[in-house]
Amino acid sequence: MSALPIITLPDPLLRKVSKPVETVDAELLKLADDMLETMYDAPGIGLAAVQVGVPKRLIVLDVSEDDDTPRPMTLINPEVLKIDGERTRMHEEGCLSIPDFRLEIERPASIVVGYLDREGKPQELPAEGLLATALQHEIDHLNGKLIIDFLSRLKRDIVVRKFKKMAREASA
Ligand code: K1U
Ligand code: ZN
Repeated sequence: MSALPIITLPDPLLRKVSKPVETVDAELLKLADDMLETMYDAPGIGLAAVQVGVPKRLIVLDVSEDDDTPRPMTLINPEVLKIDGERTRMHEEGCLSIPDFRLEIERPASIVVGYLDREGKPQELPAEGLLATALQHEIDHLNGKLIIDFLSRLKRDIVVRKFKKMAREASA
């Protein structure tokens, strides 16, 4: 397994809608394993393939709180099948593609996600708490949506301008 570079704002690839995975093969599973290593290295609790420059509908997560018992998850072509519209949950979210930025976001507290597992079999995952939040964050990435989209236009533009300036300075 090898850790991959994570793309950051304002890379335009982060705004692309990722393509469905057609075939679950060894190459895709190697990408998932490299993404898990990248996520653990960062460290983070989730990662979408587009964040390592591959716009495919593939995400990895590990929301286990005990570092000694990792629970890596690989979800291929994940989609939200059900939302409990009644209950919401607040969480201060970070994003590995927007370093040093955090934002309190309210999302549905309870969802059911459909996906293909590493064997290409369809599965359903009921999720609550941090797992529900992280799944929604990662599925947003697959649709080109970022946590700054929960800000007003004005505040979002300020953040984007800051990251554009940092990118200019880094390449000068
Ligand atoms: O997709 C990403 O950018 C990764 C992101 C996922 C996420 C974080 C918080 C709420 C929802 C989704 C991260 O993992 S940011 C880093 C982070 O939250 C964290 C890092 C170390 C320990 C615990 C959390
Ligand atoms: Zn993110």
